[in-house]
Amino acid sequence: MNHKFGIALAGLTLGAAAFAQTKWDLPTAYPATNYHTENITQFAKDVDAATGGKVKITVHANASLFKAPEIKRAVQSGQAQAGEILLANFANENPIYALDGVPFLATTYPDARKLYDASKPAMEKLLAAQGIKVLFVVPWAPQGIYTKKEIGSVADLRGIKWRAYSPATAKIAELIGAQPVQIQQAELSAAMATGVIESYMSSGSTGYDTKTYEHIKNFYDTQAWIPKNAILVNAKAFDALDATTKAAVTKAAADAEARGWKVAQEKNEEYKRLLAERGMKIHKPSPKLDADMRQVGGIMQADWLKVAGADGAAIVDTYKKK
Ligand code: PCA
Repeated sequence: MNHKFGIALAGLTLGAAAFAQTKWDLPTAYPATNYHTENITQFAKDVDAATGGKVKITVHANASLFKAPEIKRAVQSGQAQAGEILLANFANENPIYALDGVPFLATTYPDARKLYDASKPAMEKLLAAQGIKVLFVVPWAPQGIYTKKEIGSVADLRGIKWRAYSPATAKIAELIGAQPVQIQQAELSAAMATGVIESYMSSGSTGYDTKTYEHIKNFYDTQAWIPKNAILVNAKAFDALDATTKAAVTKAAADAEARGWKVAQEKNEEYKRLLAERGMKIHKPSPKLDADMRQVGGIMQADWLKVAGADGAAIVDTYKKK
């Protein structure tokens, strides 16, 4: 080896050891302009700044790296070091993930927060057992019904093609006699354009992001539940960081969680306004529609308690006491 080159190489190696850089991929299933993704992008910037560039997180928006249902496994296996999931997508793995998808259990942001606090220890324990650490959790908006035709009760939804994004939203279809089709948000615009679906439940932000107003003109603001996204990191990847870096990431995550809850609330009304401006009729549900949906919620709450057993009941008790 050329002597000069050898010295240069040694210098490089030393430099690398003194400045070990960690690179994380962070796939998400939602568009870059959604507030969840913007919040995650800010988190990545904060982490970069707080660690002096030691931890570089690349956010892959819009299901470009992994599809929504694959992200949890990707983080668990280390294919992606971090990632964002919709907790309710994983209801079939464990009922804990389904809790925030139970209709009419927590319909306001303060209640959603209480429900999150009550379920957090069990949820974190469950994920830890799979080698996953929760960085932060951010809510969507209260879920309403998008539908092509105007409706006065759930009977008006019978037989229609209904997009589901989770086991719970498929269960609702079953209970109201609609035909569920599982479609994640990244494929929702195409599904509407090709007439695969005529109706679905979600938030104003998803209606806006997917340009639902181009295909569907009615939104019934049922405020039925508040689902949440969780931003996860592979525990081994996190544990490989030094203590100072860990603390910086944890601080940025706590900031992102606080910011995310605030922005979600602020944007809820704004999205409904944006939808109305683009021709969507925002309806207050009729008393009959509201009562029908609450009946559906009652059945699903009872079902959830049956599946979740004593541990689940304890979480709901904690939530209701707060
Ligand atoms: N939007 C996501 C999940 C919940 C929400 O508000 C969706 O519709 O896929």
